[in-house]
Amino acid sequence: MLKLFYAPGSCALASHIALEEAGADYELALVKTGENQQRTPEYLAINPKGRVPALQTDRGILSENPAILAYVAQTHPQARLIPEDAFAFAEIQAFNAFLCATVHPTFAHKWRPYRYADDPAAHAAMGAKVPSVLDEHFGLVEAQLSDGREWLFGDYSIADCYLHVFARWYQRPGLGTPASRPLVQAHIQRMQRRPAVARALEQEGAPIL
Ligand SMILES: N[C@@H](CCC(=O)N[C@@H](CS)C(=O)NCC(=O)O)C(=O)O
Repeated sequence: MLKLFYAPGSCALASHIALEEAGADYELALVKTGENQQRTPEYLAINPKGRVPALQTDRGILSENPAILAYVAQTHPQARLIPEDAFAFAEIQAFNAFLCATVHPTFAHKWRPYRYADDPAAHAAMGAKVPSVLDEHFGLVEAQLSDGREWLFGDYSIADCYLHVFARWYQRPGLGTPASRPLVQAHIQRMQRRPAVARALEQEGAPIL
């Protein structure tokens, strides 16, 4: 059986949603990041990067949301979370790489600036820049949703699962002007109406926005 190591409110929600959408046979394992459990020897043996999510499979452990999302989609083809066409799948992978490598670290510049500099003045300067950078990122997402489509790439996909994490984080105070991205807001509402998403949110004790 699959086992997802997660922390409530974290980016592991993307993989959690995908597992629910896929109807996967899996269990959740809570990692209390508030107590730094991700740095314990036991968890570092699971994911030496000391991060969630990690997915335990019968072939070994996977980390990194984009890899987990693609794996869940490919091993549960009946859920149709990715297209069969190679180019269409690559477009989704490009979007997920953007979320993982660009959007996620922008939030980290606000919440974990000590990763990037030691000087408190540099922390403040990085934090001050985050809202405008996030508005720029979400401007690109808004454009992706702008032709009246419900989901990022036409059909619902793992890109929608992953976007939901950062779209939710973007709503927190002081992180830009999310009201200026109404299509992103509508995407949040559409996601929350999906039964699989509602189940994942409830299991994590996450609020409905
Ligand atoms: N690139 C990784 C990022 C994982 C990550 O940074 N997870 C955060 C939660 S959102 C974490 O475990 N933070 C704990 C820490 O940094 O100590 C992914 O997408 O899976």
